[in-house]
Amino acid sequence: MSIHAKHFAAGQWRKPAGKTFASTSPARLTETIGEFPLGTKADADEAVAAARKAFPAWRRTSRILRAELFDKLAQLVKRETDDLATLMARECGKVVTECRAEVVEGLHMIQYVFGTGRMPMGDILSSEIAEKDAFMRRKPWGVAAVITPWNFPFAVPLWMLGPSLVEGNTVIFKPSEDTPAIGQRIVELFEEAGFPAGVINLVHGEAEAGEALVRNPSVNCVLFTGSYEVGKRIAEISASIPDRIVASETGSKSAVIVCEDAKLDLAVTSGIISAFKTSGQRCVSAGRIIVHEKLIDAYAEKFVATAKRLKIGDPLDANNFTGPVINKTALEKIERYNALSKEEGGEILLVGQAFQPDCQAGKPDLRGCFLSPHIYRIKHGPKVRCIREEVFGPHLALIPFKDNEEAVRIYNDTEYGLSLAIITESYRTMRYFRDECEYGMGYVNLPCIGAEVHLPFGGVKKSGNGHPSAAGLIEAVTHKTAWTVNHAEEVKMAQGLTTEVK
Ligand code: UN1
Repeated sequence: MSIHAKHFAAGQWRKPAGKTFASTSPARLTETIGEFPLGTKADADEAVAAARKAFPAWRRTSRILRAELFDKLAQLVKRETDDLATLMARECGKVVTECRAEVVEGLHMIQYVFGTGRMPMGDILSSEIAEKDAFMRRKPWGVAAVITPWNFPFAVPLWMLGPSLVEGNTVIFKPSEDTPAIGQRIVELFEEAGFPAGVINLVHGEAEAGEALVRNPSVNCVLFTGSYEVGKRIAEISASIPDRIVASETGSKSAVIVCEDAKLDLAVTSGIISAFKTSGQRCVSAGRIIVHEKLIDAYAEKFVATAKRLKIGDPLDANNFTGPVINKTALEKIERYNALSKEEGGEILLVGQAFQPDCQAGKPDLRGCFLSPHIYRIKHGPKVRCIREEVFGPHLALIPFKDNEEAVRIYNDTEYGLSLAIITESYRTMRYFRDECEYGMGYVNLPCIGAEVHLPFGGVKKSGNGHPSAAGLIEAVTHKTAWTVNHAEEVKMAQGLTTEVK
């Protein structure tokens, strides 16, 4: 069944007369998931106006009642988990087990947000004056635009929608043009959970709709996950808009560091999951595994042998490790980087190849964007692009190092700083990397993917602008106010300031 989607503004589903776009399955390019309206500036502005209008009543609603709507939403997501996972697998090509885990991650955000409803949401502070009570109280900014990527089309929107809404902001959600169907389902579930009209609004579309949201001065927060280039553009446009906060999580060239004392099997499992889960299309996916020179031969042999065995195929088949890449443009970009790795002197250990899995080979209606892992060994060096630029695909460099100081230098020598895994048995080594590397999420004896919602999610350098997502987003979607009350019968001032009026 193909979906005929609409925008959602002020509690009404609207189908504008203009152009539409199709969402197709990356596993079967002829399978259309649905037709979606291509949002225009007018659609974006209408949604912003609806959110602005709904804001005063929503911020005045009890925080606990706002939170309780998330409890209702959690019940709906539990009811729909399997259907959401299947739709996601069809639309973005991630294997259905992974999609299920993502729906659970989104559910965890909803449950977290519900739980915060009855938690303290400010601080009580001291005053120099005994009769003064001083508080830090949070206030919502107002209207938030939530612009999200295709690779986590359920959890990442909820990381942003959850904290924004529970804090009293209203939102406009623009899902990725590669995953509009799952975006549409999210908003339908919010509506069914009883969120009032105008509190959550939906605009489908591409750059025109996104740009119009960012340019609208009535939007106070832009919450974005996607490429560095788009994040930079959002920041530039936003710089001239007063009252504008941008929280962006952008590119990465994340890495696993395999130390001299690493347990080999653990290190291989960590590397494989970091590099090839989701076909390397997580923002936190490893593009580099930096391995101690004494281990690298044994590591490379085992790593390549394991990568060769990975089951890549139909995302609806739970037995597969990973599915296709998102679209032809992505496939071609990854292939260009695969070729570049050779041109730049990499020793190719496994050639990444576009292919059709057995079930679809020879059937033109089942052709998809499947690509096998590409692995090469290369020395770290200046200006080597393939080990510095984000590829967003199953493209992996194995890089040797001599000592931990060199490993830190190699790790830090990209413009990004998102995610890092250290494989070691030594707490001193772990601590050294923890303190010297530049990252937002650090893991020890784990893959460098696999965040959980109650932790902040974000990065440094070109990976983010210091406003992490998930639980950490509360800092971006609220501003802190100081609230001071005097209980004395006369005015009393801090710092010994005299109150004599003369
Ligand atoms: C992303 O790739 O944009 O840490 C988000 C992880 C996931 C989230 C990734 N929980 O791998």
